[in-house]
Amino acid sequence: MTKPDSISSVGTYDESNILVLEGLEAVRKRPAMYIGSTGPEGLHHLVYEVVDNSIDEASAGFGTRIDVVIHYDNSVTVEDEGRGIPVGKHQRYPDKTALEVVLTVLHAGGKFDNHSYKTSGGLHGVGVSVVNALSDWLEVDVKRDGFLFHQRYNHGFPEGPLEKIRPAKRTGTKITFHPDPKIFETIEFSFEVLVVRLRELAFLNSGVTITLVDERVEGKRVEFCFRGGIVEFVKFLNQNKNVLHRTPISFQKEREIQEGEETRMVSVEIAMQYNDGYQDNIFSFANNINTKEGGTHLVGFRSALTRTANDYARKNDLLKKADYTLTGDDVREGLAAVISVKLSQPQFEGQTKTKLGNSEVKGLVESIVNEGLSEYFEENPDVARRLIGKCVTAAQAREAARKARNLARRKSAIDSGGLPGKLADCSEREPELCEIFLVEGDSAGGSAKQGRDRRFQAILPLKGKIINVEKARLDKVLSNEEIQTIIAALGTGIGEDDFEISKSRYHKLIIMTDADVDGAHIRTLLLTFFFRQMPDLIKNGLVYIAQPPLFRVKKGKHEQYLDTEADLNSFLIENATDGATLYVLNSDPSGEGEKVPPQRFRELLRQILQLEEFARKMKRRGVSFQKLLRVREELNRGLPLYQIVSDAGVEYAWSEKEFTEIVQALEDAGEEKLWDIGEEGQDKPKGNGKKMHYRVVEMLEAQELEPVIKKLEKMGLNFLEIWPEEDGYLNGIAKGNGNEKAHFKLVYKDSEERLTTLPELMEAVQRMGRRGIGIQRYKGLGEMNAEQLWSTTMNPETRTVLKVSLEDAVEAENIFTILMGDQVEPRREFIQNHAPEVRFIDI
Ligand code: 0RA
Repeated sequence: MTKPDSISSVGTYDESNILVLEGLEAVRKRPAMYIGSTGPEGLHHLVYEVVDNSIDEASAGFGTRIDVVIHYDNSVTVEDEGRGIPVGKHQRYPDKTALEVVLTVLHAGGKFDNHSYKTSGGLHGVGVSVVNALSDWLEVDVKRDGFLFHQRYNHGFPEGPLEKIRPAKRTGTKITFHPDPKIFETIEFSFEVLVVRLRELAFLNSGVTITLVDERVEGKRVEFCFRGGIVEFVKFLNQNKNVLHRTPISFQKEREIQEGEETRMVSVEIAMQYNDGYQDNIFSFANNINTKEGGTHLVGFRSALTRTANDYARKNDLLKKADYTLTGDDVREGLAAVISVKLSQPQFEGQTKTKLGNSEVKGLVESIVNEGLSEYFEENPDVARRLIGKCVTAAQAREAARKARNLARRKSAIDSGGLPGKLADCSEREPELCEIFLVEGDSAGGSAKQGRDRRFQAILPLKGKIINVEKARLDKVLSNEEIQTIIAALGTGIGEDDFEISKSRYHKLIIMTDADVDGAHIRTLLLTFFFRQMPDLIKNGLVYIAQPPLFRVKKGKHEQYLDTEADLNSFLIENATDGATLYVLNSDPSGEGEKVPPQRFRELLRQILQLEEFARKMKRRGVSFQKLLRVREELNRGLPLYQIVSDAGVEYAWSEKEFTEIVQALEDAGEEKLWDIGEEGQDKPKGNGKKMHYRVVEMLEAQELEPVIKKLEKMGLNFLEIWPEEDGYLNGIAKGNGNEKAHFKLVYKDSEERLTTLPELMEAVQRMGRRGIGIQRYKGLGEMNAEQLWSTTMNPETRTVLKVSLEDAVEAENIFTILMGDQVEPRREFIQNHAPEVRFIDI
């Protein structure tokens, strides 16, 4: 048997063990060398590394499905239908299985041949052993050679020998790893970040189905499969835009490259489609790696595009003046495109190793696009005229923009000290200490000017709505007066060429608008402007959103501002318990009952909110809280932590150990886990008729509720009687039939109420809490005077501000387009679906 510290499953100490020890050690010592960083990017890289291997299998024709799951404890499972990592003895290291070599020896991927486009170089393709080295534990299941094999690793070393578990017909690999929290700054995986990459991979590898499930949040799940490949990718990029031609233009070619003795294959795929907007959105990939820094394939594409467009324009006399040429910017206006090349021996360069360096690729892409695009133009003259027409207009606008920019520059220079007259600047000159408030409306601007700390806070009032930069071309944007004022006040310049973040006169830009629809619109307009024209401001975290309070509550002379709905709830609880007394009626529903001390009463109300939240959550997962409570009573073991539903019936587990045992038994009986969380109220998992399935509902939160329930029982209350039956339960409010036995008496001033259930009690308390106080949902900034504005929203000591961040260019682009673009329907849909959350904003 293996000792815990032994380094191989067999235990002999030979050359290969030294290699393993040194290799894993090196990775753990310098993780950034292998995965880029130990921050969130490096963390997510672990998932990509495993998935890349699964994709390789699928590309080689083995399997079409890849399932990724983020578990409750931030471990991640990647499961594929590939050939399975080989489990036989390894040729070079005869005392180890090939599986162990793949998982413990650096660069032992085992599949290096020139025929596959296996990613190498860059940060990808470092090998699963790196993931293993950086995980405190990792489990691998391989189905191969007719059996299911299992092995568990600890900090990169096998905990025991490879075990043969049971016969298995199909093949595949399932790897579950838990990133080592001692190595990573955070091990919290982001669903959104993984979605972007997995969707990208599904586009780039057409026909492969990739799913992602987030078990930390109920019902969070996506599935991607795109038969159309990158053509669908381009359609996705343009999904809420008005396109200039229905079908994307696409080319696909494979070429041989002769290099001395060797012939290597390079494949090129390109898809492109124009929209009527003014931004370009071009993505390039090499061997599935997003080449964010571009490279030879992108250069080849760009130059072919410019050349073909100019050729066609000249030939068909679409350029009015002879000396006129279309620039690269002109021909890319409104273009969404995806370039994907695959080649063996790619060279990745640049700071983040995401720039393709292979020089032979440039000419190849260039000739494919030249050929393909001129052919397309010849065959589709209508589309060609429309597209080139747009490029010509862009060229004209560019000229107009240059004039407008000069004008804007001159204008800001004429004003006093180059600063706009409306700006109330601060006295401090060190940008790091300075902040500027962009304030909606002159009246709020006035209050802000009076209320601010003029030493470091500048105020710029904005009149009405600023121009919608998504819909307008640069020349129009730049000639807008409000925009000019903002540019002049910031001092950074604008656009790709002129913008310089180091010139920013402030290190915090705080957008301060009313909490109504107009305010939201102006805020989005400003964000769109910064996103489009000064993205570095957002990337560097200089843009913030002020959070004026949501409510003003008044009680007698006392006035108070509250920031959130939750704060209002607490306030109402405080207020009600101030004048109210709670009695618990035990055996005698019509009697006086026992008085609950005020402190305990308040605590109880908070606990009811917690219980209601849990019950709502469980209901959405198809589990009734009442039922859980009955299980709790019957078995006298507290609330269970897991519910497992299978053909065998409903089972519960109160510990991880029990849970594992139940699942093991089900799998042994041939049941497979169904990732899908079942539909509401559905007691049986939905299988496909052939296979048997089981389904799991996690309720680890129940642990925290157990003491709450115990406390209530100590007061002599039976929980089953004070929680409403399912049907009487609606949005947290009980609808009793009036005949239930009362458990509580609530006395408030001169009135008295008798209540049955906890939600009923909660409702009554909130009702009472509203008496005698004025609650005003707070809309305009103008409703506050200077002093109030300072203390609630501007004073750095007491305010809250939200930092605006750009997690994901594609997603943000989408939101802006939906919110700001021409099409009305997607906008309405988005607002209805996302009203309470704004995704691209982080706290
Ligand atoms: C080594 C050799 C072969 C496949 C793999 C490794 C492999 C690795 C991973 C990682 C995740 N999923 C995977 N699937 C396969 C080739 C096997 C053969 O030739 O049969």
